[in-house]
Amino acid sequence: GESLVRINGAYKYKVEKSFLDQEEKVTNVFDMVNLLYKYYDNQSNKIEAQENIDQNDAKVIEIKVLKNEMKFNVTRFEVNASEQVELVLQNPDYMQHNLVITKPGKKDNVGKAADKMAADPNAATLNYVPQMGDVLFATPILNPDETYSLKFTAPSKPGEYPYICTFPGHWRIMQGVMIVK
Ligand SMILES: [Cu+2]
Repeated sequence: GESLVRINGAYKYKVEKSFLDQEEKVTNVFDMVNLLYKYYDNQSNKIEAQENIDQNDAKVIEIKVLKNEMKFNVTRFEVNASEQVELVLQNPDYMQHNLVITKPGKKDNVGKAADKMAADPNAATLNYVPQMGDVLFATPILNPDETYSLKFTAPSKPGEYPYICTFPGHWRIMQGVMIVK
């Protein structure tokens, strides 16, 4: 899968060496993922967003991916219109995930476009985020144990702004709503 491709050389080598040393047999992709996960355990990366927004004024929203459930632990949060927001997404799962906030009523449009990206050779480069105006804000794809801080200014128009993971196939159950008041 995609997660295997993005592992850096050293860890991949360690895993392969471990196979040889222990003569472990990998019978399916989940064995491989579990083995890789062991090596990911001590790895944690924090990537900062590029926007320069005064952090003292930002409303911080912390969202985690639920392990093995393909869901966010927060499915609804509120912000004020035009407020500075820092959304901190943590991925303790063994799969890759992102978080994409859409315009009101556009969740299905963006989700269906995301599913089509499964066949797009540039999808990983685009972080599986469909390039369309219905997307307002998006984190990159997070590998296991990565955290990303997404800073943005909340929309000025009150309403319900859906958010989804746009990794192909995830959005139908991996979603929530940002309420702008
Ligand atoms: Cu996902």
